[in-house]
Amino acid sequence: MKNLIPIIICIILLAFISDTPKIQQFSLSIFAWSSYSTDLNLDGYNDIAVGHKTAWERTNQTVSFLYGNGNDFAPDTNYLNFCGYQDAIFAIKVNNDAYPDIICQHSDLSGNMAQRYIRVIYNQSGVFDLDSILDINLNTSEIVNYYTHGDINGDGWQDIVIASNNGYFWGVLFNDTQGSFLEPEYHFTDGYITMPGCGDINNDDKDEIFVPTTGKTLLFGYINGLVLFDTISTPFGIPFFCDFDNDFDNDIVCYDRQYPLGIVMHFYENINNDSLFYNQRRDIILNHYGNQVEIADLNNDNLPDLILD
Ligand SMILES: [Ca+2]
Ligand SMILES: [Ca+2]
Ligand SMILES: [Ca+2]
Ligand SMILES: [Ca+2]
Repeated sequence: MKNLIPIIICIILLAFISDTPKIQQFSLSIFAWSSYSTDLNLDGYNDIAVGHKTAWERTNQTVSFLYGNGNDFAPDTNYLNFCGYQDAIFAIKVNNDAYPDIICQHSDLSGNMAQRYIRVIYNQSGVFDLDSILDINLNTSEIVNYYTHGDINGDGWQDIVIASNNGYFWGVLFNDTQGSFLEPEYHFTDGYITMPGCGDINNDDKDEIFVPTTGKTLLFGYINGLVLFDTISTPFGIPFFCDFDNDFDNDIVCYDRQYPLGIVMHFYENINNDSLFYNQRRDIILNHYGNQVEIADLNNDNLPDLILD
């Protein structure tokens, strides 16, 4: 059920715009694991890319598509199949055409050691196929659980941030501005890593990287290279960047799971683009473990709302 939720959410969001709220549900192929909504074919209507879990030599769908027409979504009969667990599929512009390209994962288990890759599936004027891909070798056999994106070095191109929970490392694949990415240098931590987040906190047009690890969160920024800006030892977790106090700077809403409380939301207020203020009394305890939390402005009042499943 977890994996149908983002699909339903995307369609509720669109429905608010039309003033006729409705929920549409679609049956997806097996092991749907993540989704991302943007206008893939640049026809003015948002579409949805779905990432599935595909084990080695399995033939199930790995990346599938639903195309929107403003009123409805039509599941596309074309899909891509390759080995990879798509925990967090997304689309960003990788090369210099206007079309967003898909970022996902690929694993090659044909040898003695698993080879892990970030796979770029180039958008060919709204068409995706395996003849136009790029695999960036992650040079590890560890499972890379998390990947997200931000413009870390402020050159206008989105970079990819990856992290391995069990491998205790994270790294950045910088866009080389030529339609490809550089292989990552890894930074090792002394604890398990959960989902990193990227957002511009100090208003320098470069996204900082928050790396939550066991017991502390590392805050990295970019000054001629990645620099440790701060270590946060107060409760953190999976971060979202939004202006929750409506003062035109990015604040952080994050959450972790605390037994026996369930999901606990933490709020870090951005003070003058210089420091993050955390007040534990603002924590919200949801008494629910849930699968997934999302932040989005559901009712178009410029204030972020919380979606929980
Ligand atoms: Ca479209
Ligand atoms: Ca960049
Ligand atoms: Ca910044
Ligand atoms: Ca703010």
